[in-house]
Amino acid sequence: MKTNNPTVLTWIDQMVALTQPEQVVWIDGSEAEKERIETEAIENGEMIRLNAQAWPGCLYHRTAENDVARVEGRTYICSRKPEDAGPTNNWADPQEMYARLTELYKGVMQGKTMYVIPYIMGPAGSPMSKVGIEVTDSRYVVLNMRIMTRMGDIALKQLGEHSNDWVRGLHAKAQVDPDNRYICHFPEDNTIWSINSAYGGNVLLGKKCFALRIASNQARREGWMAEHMLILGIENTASGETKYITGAFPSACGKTNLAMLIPPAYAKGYKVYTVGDDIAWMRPGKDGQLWGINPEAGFFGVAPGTSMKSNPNALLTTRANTIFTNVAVTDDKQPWWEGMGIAPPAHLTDWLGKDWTPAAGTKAAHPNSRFTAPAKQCPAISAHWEEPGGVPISAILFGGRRARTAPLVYQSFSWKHGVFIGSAMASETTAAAAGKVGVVRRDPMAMLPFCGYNMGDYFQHWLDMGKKINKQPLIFNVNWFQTDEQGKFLWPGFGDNFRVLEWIIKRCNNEVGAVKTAIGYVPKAEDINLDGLDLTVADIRRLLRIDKAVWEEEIQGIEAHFAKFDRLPQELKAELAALKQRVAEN
Ligand code: GTP
Ligand code: SPV
Ligand code: MN
Repeated sequence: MKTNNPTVLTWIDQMVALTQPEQVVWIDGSEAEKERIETEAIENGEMIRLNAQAWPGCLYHRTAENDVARVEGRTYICSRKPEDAGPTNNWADPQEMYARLTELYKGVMQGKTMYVIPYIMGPAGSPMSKVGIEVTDSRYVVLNMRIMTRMGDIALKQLGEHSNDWVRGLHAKAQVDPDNRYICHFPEDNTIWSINSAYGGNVLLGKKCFALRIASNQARREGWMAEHMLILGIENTASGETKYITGAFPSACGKTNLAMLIPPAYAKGYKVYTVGDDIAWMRPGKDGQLWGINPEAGFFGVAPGTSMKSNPNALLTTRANTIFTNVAVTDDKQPWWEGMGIAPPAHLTDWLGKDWTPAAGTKAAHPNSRFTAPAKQCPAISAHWEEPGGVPISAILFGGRRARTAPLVYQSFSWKHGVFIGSAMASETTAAAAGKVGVVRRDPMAMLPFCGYNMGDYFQHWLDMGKKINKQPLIFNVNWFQTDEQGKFLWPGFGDNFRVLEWIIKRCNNEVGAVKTAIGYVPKAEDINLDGLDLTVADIRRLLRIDKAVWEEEIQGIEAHFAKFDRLPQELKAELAALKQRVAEN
């Protein structure tokens, strides 16, 4: 099916004139088309078919060595006014950026095929969903978008013959030249131009580019929220009630793992269901609650560390119809990565395509190697994950990697205080973005790389949204990553994080008390269930400890962070002052 929508046809004509492909292929989303494109990608060496017995329908791809993560330094918000991009984004003038990139895109698809991918972010037919169209020269992108979105004819049908409400995405892998790599967003035109990369977050334009950077602009204008959040449901099987929780943790800080966790043995009366693992679109419902959908249809998850012990649901999701990127491959064509729970084989082909043995002393899989897997294959997928109106949210978690400072969990005093906690969030950097790993940086609401407008305005939007929601979700901060002097994790994490979720659910139900501290409400150590765990109440006390000197230092860090914003809401300044006072008095 091709569309007659004139806004689409005009734009495609322009993109064809600019990039001059040899042919244009409209993606319909069919099974036959998938097989054809897979075969072509395998024939030209772009993809490798994995062991069909053990990993049916799975494919493998290696990116260029210089193209393994998001590139925040080359990611731009091109609003007309620089102050609308704000102090945390790279800004470029839209006219200048269009002109510069036009030179790079001219004739870039000569001799190649342009694929036109219509796609929906969100369930088909949902009033919360939005349509995008991505044109690309990459079969890898087509095959990934097929998993990550609802794409093809279904999207053209949803868009209709007249609507101009869709996001334009132009991607060219081009020469994968890092010096001419650009990931540019034009929020005033609902347009994304990406060139010289073939890595996930830079090129699957429905994901971070649309569903967060462009959508955060739309959300602000239209009164909803586009967030870097997982969504999970916890069912109390005795009462039959399910509570939904979202969590914003920075890249590679545990969203996928939390979204799919399996509760420890003691918690027989609970079941955890996955709604989404990376992005949430949320809006206030008529009933006064906040309702959220997962706009994606698949998981683009971190492979290293994923094992039958840490996250069986993720591993089981990837056993078929999955694309693996930059992991290692065994001699019988099975994917392998560090922390998979399988001893390193005597020989592997590593993510660079080189021979690898355990003596190599290098990682066989890239630390940011990923799987792209259909969400519907997840054993824990929620029966409500495609509910057009979403699921009602009872609690919001913020969190990150903090070796010290942040206790295992604490609850904000109010929505406003919760927004402050999110705005001051910090985490140690990971391999998900190019740059140094392990450096503490402020990453408000885990949106530092993804907020498509002035972050001061974004904080204000959060405060305003609180006023539009009658039944505000409770806001918590969690930290699974405290370490001892030897750098060993103090908390077991993964499935055992349920022990903290249980306390959070009980807080939502008014079933458990808490200790009021300078930074928020903290559990009584004995209220965290330790059944089956090798930890004592004293260990929990240590994990919940709030150290005055450390928090005085933290406040200085927050002050320096806030000083960067010229549009910082007064309410957040007041929250910081109040925190300072409470810590001083403690
Ligand atoms: P993005 O897809 O980049 O947004 O990441 P994410 O937030 O979904 O992170 P993910 O769940 O994929 O986890 C990233 C890494 O953190 C993996 O190597 C996990 O094994 C590890 N991890 C996740 N949860 C925990 C935890 O509770 N404790 C510890 N120690 N590590 C964890
Ligand atoms: C992240 O980096 O937060 C991811 C992977 O989820 S990417 O799609 O590359 O952004
Ligand atoms: Mn992410």
